[in-house]
Amino acid sequence: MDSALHGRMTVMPTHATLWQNTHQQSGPGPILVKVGAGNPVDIANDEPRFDQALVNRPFGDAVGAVVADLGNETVGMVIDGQPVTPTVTDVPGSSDKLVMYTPDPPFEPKSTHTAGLVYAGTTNYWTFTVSDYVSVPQGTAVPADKVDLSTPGFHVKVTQASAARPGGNTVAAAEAQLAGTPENVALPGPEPDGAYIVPGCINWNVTMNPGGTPSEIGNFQTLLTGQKDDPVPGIPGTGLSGNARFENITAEICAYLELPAGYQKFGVNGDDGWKVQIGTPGKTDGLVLFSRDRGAGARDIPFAFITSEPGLYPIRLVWYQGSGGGNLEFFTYGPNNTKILVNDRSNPNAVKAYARALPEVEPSVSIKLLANGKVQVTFDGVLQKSSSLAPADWTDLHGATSPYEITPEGSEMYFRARR
Ligand SMILES: [Ca+2]
Ligand SMILES: [Ca+2]
Repeated sequence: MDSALHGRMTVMPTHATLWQNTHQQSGPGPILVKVGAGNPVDIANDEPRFDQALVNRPFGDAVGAVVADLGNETVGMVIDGQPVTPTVTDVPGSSDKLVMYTPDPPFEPKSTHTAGLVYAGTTNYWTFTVSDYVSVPQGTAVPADKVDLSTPGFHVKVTQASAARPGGNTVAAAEAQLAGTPENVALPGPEPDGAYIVPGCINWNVTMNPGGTPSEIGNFQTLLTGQKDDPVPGIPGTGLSGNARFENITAEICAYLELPAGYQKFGVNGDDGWKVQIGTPGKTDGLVLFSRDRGAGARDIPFAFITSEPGLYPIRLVWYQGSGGGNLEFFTYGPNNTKILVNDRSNPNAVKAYARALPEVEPSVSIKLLANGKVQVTFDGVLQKSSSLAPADWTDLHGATSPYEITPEGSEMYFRARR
């Protein structure tokens, strides 16, 4: 069967005669149905005009198509020559069916596959290459007791230059600007480090800033989702006039994102470019999840990564705006690849963001002799014990929780705590 399938790929039929495979998945978004006559045979899920090599690749967690006029007939599916079992569901508002297969584990990054739909006595093929993605190492998530769960949102540092940054619209130039070159004129926020806490979502648009002519943009705007574009904090900076008020901006947006284990589907719609990585404020060397040097208008660019365990992941998004329009939306692809702003607390499917870690607690120890002859050790940090100080043999007391009780042994016993 395998060789027969591949043999037929060279005469790949684009349509069956009886039923029509109206839309083969070729992009990362929802599998769409185009209604009406004159539709192109190959309909992409994202704007095909823009950099198809980068953007127009499906996520690796699902592959499918929309089939018209299926009625009560059956449809089969093959992936790389092997029969698989798809789910078949109704497409709302039409008589079409969504035929979807969910590979487990997801397809490998940048891997190329051939999918086939079997119906009407024929098999209809298409090939696709999965988008690139990375796996985040185990242990990257921060324990919940280290994160300030009472402060939802993002820790945002904004910098603005009075003239174009050297290096232009690149991530490297944006990092240099965050580090102080060229000089920052943006208005500092109320946090001790000059940052702002943005408690809601990132749905920025420089036309909403003071002096701008509001013109909403992107997936999330008042008329589309009821989510009004927000101004960029701290903009315009001091001493600026004209277009310079809304230009030469770089922002560092950090949060701890509450993620499950698995295949994480994110997207940014922005103008001009951005980088997303594992990181905290000022930490520039963490694993890069997506990076793009870009001087261009608002576009969706999806990216994905794998988490091996649920947890709170420190995420650092660096966004830069050169000249002209400037916007930023930070979202995930939820059920059926619906776009959802990160930290939209009105949406149960939104990924929650927390703006900061809890302050580090200094390690401490106090020791008390109890009436029953035991010793009670109250501590913060990781408790360590030694039977001598000359020489010391400090060892962690794994699993010890405060207050910790122990029966004295030997002639000496010492305790201390470390971070
Ligand atoms: Ca928007
Ligand atoms: Ca721009």
